[in-house]
Amino acid sequence: MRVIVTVGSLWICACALAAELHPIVEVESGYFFGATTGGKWIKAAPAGKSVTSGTTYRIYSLTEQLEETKGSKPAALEDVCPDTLSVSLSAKPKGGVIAVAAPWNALLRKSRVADATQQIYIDAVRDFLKGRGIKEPKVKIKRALRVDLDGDGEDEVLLSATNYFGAEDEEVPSSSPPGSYSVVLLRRVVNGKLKAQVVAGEIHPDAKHFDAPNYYDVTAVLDLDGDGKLEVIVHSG
Ligand SMILES: [Ca+2]
Ligand SMILES: [Ca+2]
Repeated sequence: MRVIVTVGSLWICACALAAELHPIVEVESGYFFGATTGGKWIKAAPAGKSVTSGTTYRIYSLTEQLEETKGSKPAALEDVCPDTLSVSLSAKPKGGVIAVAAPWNALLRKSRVADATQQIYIDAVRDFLKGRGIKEPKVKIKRALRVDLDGDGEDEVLLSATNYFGAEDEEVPSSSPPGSYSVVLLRRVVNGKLKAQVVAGEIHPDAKHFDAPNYYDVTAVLDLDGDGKLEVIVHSG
């Protein structure tokens, strides 16, 4: 499973460019992730040179394929960050999160929202946090998604859990309180046992001052490279 985080990059390959590129763009910000070609991943900088203006993208929400739209050539937003490339999309349908220019259906299998208050999920998050040094975790699961990531017929579960001990709609604080965290966990069967592993996130057993902690959540679950397995796209900020 490959994790894509919208801030920073986890691209593993800056391979030589082949003919057909399948660029990936975050709809809201226009952030250009990079592209895939023949199942390989190309970083934004080399991929951006080959993506042309007028490329047709399919737009996806977490659970739906929305309309198609055209995109501009990826360009640097100089005033923000010269290393970050951005694509201007001609339409941004409501709920759209990721745009992919590819002939395959990236929403191969849909995620289903599960009841996040289930004890098995709470226990899974608690055990995970204890294992990462939080002695008495205060578990707060924002969302549980069931989806078969690898296509073996068995559902995996993605748990988004965040607790910075603020009010429900409060922004993430500037300093991390002790025992705070924001994580996306993947719960799946490994060697016959259910295990929770971290997809992305941060855990703060001890207080940290002005460390600017982040919030992590799943924005989309899509097959971005066309190999039949779903990638998890995590937004952090
Ligand atoms: Ca599976
Ligand atoms: Ca894939």
